[in-house]
Order: sequence, then structure tokens, then C-alpha cells
Amino acid sequence: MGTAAATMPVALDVNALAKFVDPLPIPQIAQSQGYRPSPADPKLKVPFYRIAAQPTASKVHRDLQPTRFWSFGSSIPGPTLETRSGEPLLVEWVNALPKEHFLPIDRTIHGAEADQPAVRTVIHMHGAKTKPESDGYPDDWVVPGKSSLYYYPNQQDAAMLWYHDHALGINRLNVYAGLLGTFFIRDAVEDALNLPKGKYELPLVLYDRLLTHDAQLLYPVSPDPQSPWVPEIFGNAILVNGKLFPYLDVEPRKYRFRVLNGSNARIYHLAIVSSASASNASMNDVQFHQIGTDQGLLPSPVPLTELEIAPGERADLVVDFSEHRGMQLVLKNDAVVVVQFRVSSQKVTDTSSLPAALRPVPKIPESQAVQTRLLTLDEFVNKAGNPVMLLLNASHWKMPITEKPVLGSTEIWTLINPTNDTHPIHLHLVRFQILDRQPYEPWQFQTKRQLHFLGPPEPPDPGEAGWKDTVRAHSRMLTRIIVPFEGFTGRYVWHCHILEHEDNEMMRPYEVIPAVGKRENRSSTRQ
Ligand SMILES: [Cu+2]
Repeated sequence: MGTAAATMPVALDVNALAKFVDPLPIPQIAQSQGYRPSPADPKLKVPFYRIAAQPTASKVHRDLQPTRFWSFGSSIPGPTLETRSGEPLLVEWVNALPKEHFLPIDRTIHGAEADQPAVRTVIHMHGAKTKPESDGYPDDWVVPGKSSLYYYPNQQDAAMLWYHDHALGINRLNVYAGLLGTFFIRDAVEDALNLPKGKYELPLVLYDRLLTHDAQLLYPVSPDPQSPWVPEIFGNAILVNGKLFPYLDVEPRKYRFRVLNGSNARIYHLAIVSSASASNASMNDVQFHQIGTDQGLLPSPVPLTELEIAPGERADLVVDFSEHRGMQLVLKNDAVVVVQFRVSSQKVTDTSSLPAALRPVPKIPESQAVQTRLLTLDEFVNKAGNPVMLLLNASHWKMPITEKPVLGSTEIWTLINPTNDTHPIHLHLVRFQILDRQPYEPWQFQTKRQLHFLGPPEPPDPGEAGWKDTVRAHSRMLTRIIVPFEGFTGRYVWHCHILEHEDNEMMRPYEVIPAVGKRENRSSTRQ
């Protein structure tokens, strides 16, 4: 670590900056450019959006120079897309970036070799149920001046999705540069709950960065100039909707916060604290409620004082400020302040609700699964003990596809994590439920393929007991998920959402195959 640090410019100490001097920005709502024929039914017209990835500069703090970013539109996060369940839309994703990258590409990484263009983008809508050709397959990138037209049918429950770059081998750099934004799907179930809405419902998009002393993005590099990839990046600047230490004026009432962890690698532990006096002598944890997770509403609100959220995950929170009139609260990540809430002292009437029942999430019985796959999460280290590559199931990206679930079938995927890290594992196309996690002894499994458990299975946290698309696979645990493969056939991917891991091979293709081919496929692959 010492040598790695020695090669790095020193990052700006953001804690020396004045706190809570910038208002929390709210990303603008995307405006459609009219209507186009639906690819599913040319007689129908659907809203058409054109969103360009382009260079921009924005001030992340009042006292800093503008930071150079790449963004969708003119801000980070990009424009918020919004629609209703069952109402499709088209997005033309344009690559309007320069031909040179401003962050350190590692030409030894798959897909980023010297003969590949430096600047490539392909956009994945995380959590969307789309056909493969609109899913943003990592090889489907386009170069500056080109674009892709993607169709989103939105036949799925109300949820917060998000869009971000997914280009093979440089996705960590493109997202770090700022290529991310959010997408809200609404539906009647959500409407009927009378949750806080309008100006009382806000996205909180979190991503951490390192900045240079002139406030430019600093992406760390390894000591090896031929191979600058680093296994993870943790920034001391935690941006919320694009600002550092922002404040939000709130009324003493309920708010709904749609939280997205858009960081490359950081797992957040968020808490809200209040202080009765300016001296901060007694900081009290404020209880809030989690009402939804990645793929929508939970069965019922979960009271929390701390939220753990990994890259790619979303949490839908209701925070009630009514008992904090005239006070200042802060959202913290561990000991670091992230955003300040200034609660006004006026009396207000809050007609919104926090119902005891939200949306039923029927548990999928394990007996419904037609197949169980044991899948390892693997880390390879060099002689110095530093990670050099990560794999899923000991397989490289380019090796033949081994996971071929049948459309309409349900499978259990058991993620075996012998590494010292939590890996947030994301499957494209599908939503799933977490069955359990169980501690095991990695050495016996590695050497003898024997599973020796060190404790009983643990159920998912209450805040995870809904439909998920990303699951934290903890160190030295087996994490079991049950996955109905619904929607479409074709080639998708599953990967770790620590973007440095994903870029360095912790990603694999999988293919949903048609049900009619089920018998034929089974017999031909049986060994
Ligand atoms: Cu990982």
C-alpha cells in the first residue's frame, strides 16, 4: 500500500471545506423529444428520449473550482427518467464524448486492449426487464459520434432503476467520470399508498470521489504503469446528487428518499442523527423506515437506525421530521457527515401516510427451483498479496457460457465467497429473493469441495425481504438467492457491482434459453 500511495498525487482533504454551504441539487426530469413507433407494435407511438453522454464541468462545492466530468445531459446524476408500469419508452443513448479518455485506462484488461478505442460507451438500465439488444451488453459499445436506440417496455413493478455505463474493461472509469442517472417506474399499488410525493419525494444519489487540489477527479493507479488497475477505490468526497456536504431545507413532516449507491466500491452505513443543542453534546440516532429495496416496495415498513447499502443497491426510505421542528439533522456514513437536513420550525399539515402494509411479496418456495448452481467468487493475488484479478466460478469473461437457465423456470444460485470482501452481485434482466446466508469454512471447500458450515443459515435482513436485483455476498459466507427467469430469452450478464472487480473479469455472460428447447438442451449437456 505504501508504494501505491507514493505514486499518487495527494488527494484534497475535503474535510477542511466549509460544510453545508450548498443546497442539495435535485436532478431535473428528462423531457421527451416527441413520440416514435414502438418496436413491439409499430401502430403504437411511445415517448422518445435522446440522452447524450458529454463532457461537462460542475462545482461540487461552493469553494472549489468546477470539476471536469462526463455526464448524461448537463448534470450528474443525469436527467431523471420517469414512467408508469406498462408504459414503454425509447431512449437514444448518444456518445458525444471526446476521443481521448481523461482517466487511466489499463490496456492489459479484457476489452480495453491497445487496439480498442479509448472512449466507448454502452448504457445499461440497472433493474430493467428488457430484451438483450436493449440491455447494454458490455461488448455493445459505441464510439464518439455514434448512438444506440434502446427500448424499455417497463412491464414491471414500481421501482427506482438507474442507468449507467457498462462498457467492457473501462466501465469503472466511465461511471467514475459521471455517467449515471436514475429512472422511476410508478404504478397503481404505489399510488394507493399515499406516500410522500412531489417535492416531498427526493432521490439521494451517493457516490464517492477523490479530488486533486484543483478539484479535478483523481482516479488512483497501481505502482505498475503498464497496468494501472487498482482493486477498489474509496473517495473521501461523498457527493450527494453531485454536491459535497449539501444541505436540504425540509418541513417538519414525512419525506420519501430514494437512495442509490452509485459508488464504484464503497458500501455505506447510513444513519441520521440529531443534536438537541449546537454543542452536539448528545447525538441521537433518528429512527426512519425502509419501505422498498432494489425492485420495489417491501411487504411492510422496516424501522431502522442504520442502513447498509452496497454499490448498485437502492433503498426507499421514509423519514419523519415532524418531531424535529427547528432542528438540524445530519445523514452520516459511519463517522462522516454526508448531508444536512434543516427542519423548519413552522407547523405544517402532513396528509401523506406510512401504511403498515405496502405490497405483498409472496415467498418463492425452494421446491419451485428446477436447478441449484454453486458459483464461486474468486480473487487472485500476486506475490505481494495484492489482488490482480477476480473471477466468477473461476471462469474468464470470454469462456463459453455455462449458466443457461430456461425461460420461465426458477433456479437457486448459491454464491460461495471465500474472499475477504463483500461482493454485491447483480443479475441483469431478473429480480430475485434472498433465501439465506450461512458462514462456512473456505479452506475445506477449496481443497476438497466439502461444505463445512460454521453456523446456521441466517435469513435476509428485513430490508432485503423484497424483490432484489443485487445481493451482498458477504465474506466467507454462502449466499443463496432464488431467481425466476422471466421476460426474455437471450444473452445477459451477471457480475460484481464493485466496478473495479467487474472490469477485471468479475463478470460472466449467462443465457436464458427458450422453454421449448428445454428437453433437448438438458439431454445434450448432461454429463
Ligand atoms: Cu467484487
